[in-house]
Amino acid sequence: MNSATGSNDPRDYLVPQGFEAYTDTDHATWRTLATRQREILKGRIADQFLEGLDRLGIGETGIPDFRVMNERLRAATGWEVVAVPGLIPDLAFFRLLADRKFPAGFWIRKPEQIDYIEEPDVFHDVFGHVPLIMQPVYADYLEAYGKAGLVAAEHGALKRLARLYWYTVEFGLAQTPQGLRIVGAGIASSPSETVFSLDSASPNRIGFDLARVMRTLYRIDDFQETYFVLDGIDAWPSLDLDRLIPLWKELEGQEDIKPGDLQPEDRILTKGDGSYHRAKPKSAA
Ligand code: HBI
Ligand code: FE
Repeated sequence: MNSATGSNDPRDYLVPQGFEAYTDTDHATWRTLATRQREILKGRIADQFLEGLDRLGIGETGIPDFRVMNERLRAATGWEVVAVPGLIPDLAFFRLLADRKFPAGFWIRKPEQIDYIEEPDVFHDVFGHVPLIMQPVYADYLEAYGKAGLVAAEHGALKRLARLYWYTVEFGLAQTPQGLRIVGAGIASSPSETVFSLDSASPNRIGFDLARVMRTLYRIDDFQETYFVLDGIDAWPSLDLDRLIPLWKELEGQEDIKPGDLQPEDRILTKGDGSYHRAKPKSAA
């Protein structure tokens, strides 16, 4: 069974990590990526992310063995990382998150792909996503996200949830006592977007608002035109369904918002000048 046959049962996608099959080149690729990223993230990434890397022993030695990493992860928040071949159908994905299982690609990019890959590999998924799952508040948010996704499927709200994931789990920023910090995995695993998301004058940076995010389109092929900022490192949105379901209903009558557009009620931290994206050919929003 596989996504071609449309299975939504996560068990149809789980594979062994194949830790013993990694080559020296694979581990060297991980070391290159992890060493470089830890350097660039200094002063830009939330402290809790670095704490998670250290507590999980995700370092510069090589690709982590999920069996070893999961012992620490389970002990901290009851989560575990499970290996999958790549992106899996939404419902299978939501079911795993609802069960405190994070699906991570088992393969790592080739040396010649060091700077950009289409699909998430083990570096994006484990280095980018897993450290924050050591934080109980975030661990609860991710489980609630999975449960909300399963219900969203019944309310025609899958794209709302995809946007929420994109603008928080993947590309979220947060206010912290030390200043604006990265919390999103898509940023945390990308050297260039780590710098762009905080330093560039091009993107908007707007205070997080659940309804606003669920109306906002996003780019999958380039830096974000707008970043949403959580009010604090623990300020992940509460996703109780008796609030979400009426909200989805309300949003049905409202226009989608283009990635770079501002709204009158936005809490604007930075109004971007859009210079980066203006200089690039238009792509699907
Ligand atoms: N599958 N393995 C994997 N990893 C993801 O991050 C992922 C996925 N399937 C769907 C998906 N993300 C997004 O569409 C979520 O918004 C559901
Ligand atoms: Fe991701």
